[in-house]
Amino acid sequence: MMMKRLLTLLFIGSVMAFGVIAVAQAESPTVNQAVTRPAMELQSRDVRASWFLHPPTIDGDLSDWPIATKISLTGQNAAAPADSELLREEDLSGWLSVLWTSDRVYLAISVRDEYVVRESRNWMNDDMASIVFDVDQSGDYSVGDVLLTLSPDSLLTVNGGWPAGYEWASTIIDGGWQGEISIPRQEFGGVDFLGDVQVGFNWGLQDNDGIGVESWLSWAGPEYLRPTPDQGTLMFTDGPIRKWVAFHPGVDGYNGLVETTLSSWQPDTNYGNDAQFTIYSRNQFHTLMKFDIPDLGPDVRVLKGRVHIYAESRNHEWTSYVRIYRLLRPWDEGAATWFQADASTRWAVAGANSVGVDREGQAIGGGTLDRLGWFTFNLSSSAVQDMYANPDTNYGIIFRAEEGSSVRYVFTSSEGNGENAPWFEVYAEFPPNSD
Ligand SMILES: [Ca+2]
Ligand SMILES: [Ca+2]
Ligand SMILES: [Ca+2]
Ligand SMILES: [Ca+2]
Repeated sequence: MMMKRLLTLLFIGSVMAFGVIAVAQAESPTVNQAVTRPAMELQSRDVRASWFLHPPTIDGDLSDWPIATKISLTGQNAAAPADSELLREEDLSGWLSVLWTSDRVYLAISVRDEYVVRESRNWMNDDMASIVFDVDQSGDYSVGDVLLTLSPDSLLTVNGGWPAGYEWASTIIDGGWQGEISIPRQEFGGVDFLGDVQVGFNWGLQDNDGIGVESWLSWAGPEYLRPTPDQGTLMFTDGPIRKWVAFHPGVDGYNGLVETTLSSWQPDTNYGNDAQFTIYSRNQFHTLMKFDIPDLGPDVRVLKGRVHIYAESRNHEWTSYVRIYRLLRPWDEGAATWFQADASTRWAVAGANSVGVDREGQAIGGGTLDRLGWFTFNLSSSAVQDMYANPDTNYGIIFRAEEGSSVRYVFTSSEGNGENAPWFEVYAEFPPNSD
């Protein structure tokens, strides 16, 4: 056991990215030395972490934490070492809480320790908390597992190295120390947390009161710095609901989608009330479209969106390439033409073509027109999120066929056959129990 632990220390020391120098003669616990222990009392080592919309602030102050499950660790309930029940709670004990948001996992750690010591060149020799996520539940260390150590002086290590994308803070308090850590969700292998994902889990505490590491506690299993077959489990539960929400003109009272064609052939004609709209390549006809995204309720996040249009005819069986840009100024469906944005305002450049004034220069979507029927265009997530968050500056989009053969595609408009009218949908995240 001691050898294994030493090897773990050496392993972690050897992969340190930079900073602290690994010390080969890492001090081992002199008290509470792990020995073979008979079957321990059964306690629940299967814990849950709930999803929260509003995460705590990572500042080392735990008062902003919701009343979440505290996973307590004392000499009495520790899985190891064998004689840990001799430890007084004020000498070494603590609790840990876990919660998650859609982007990150959050940890709070509170430690009771009479003498907070953080003085060695190697943090491994001082007061420290460890958290072990056995992401693949192999019961052993694998690439992709997440082994954290947090020290009272706000030193965090991740798999023995420097953290990337983490936030963390520790503070020393009366009778001990505490800390908070925020972990990017990608650290958990990109798994989709929405499906009640479970990982292997353990945590531990280590105590130096001035003469080296003199005691430690492991919550589940014989070791606290790496996965073991005897570790516990942690399940991420109560996640949000994600679903597509569709908006069809004229359906369920939705009346927020308008479109019109800009024709360079008839630059003074408005087509806002036509039953069709046209995209004609080599920049001959463009289409403007605007869709209001209704408020989906409190605490709902829009993640992405897409628009669907139906091609009912074309003048050649040729291919056209469409790019979609955000518009930057208001326009009037009933008055907009190749020259005019509305009855009294001209485009800065005809065809709504002044980048930075009439439209953006960076496409937020696009695709190929090569047949008749339905086409779906995914729009950039950030653009859709911004349209939802700032409806006052959602001026809609322009479809431009800039290249390809000179071919005209004609689509059903919102004034045309309702079944084939353009529609859009957003993929949104709703808090649990909001259904
Ligand atoms: Ca805080
Ligand atoms: Ca593993
Ligand atoms: Ca201490
Ligand atoms: Ca129209």
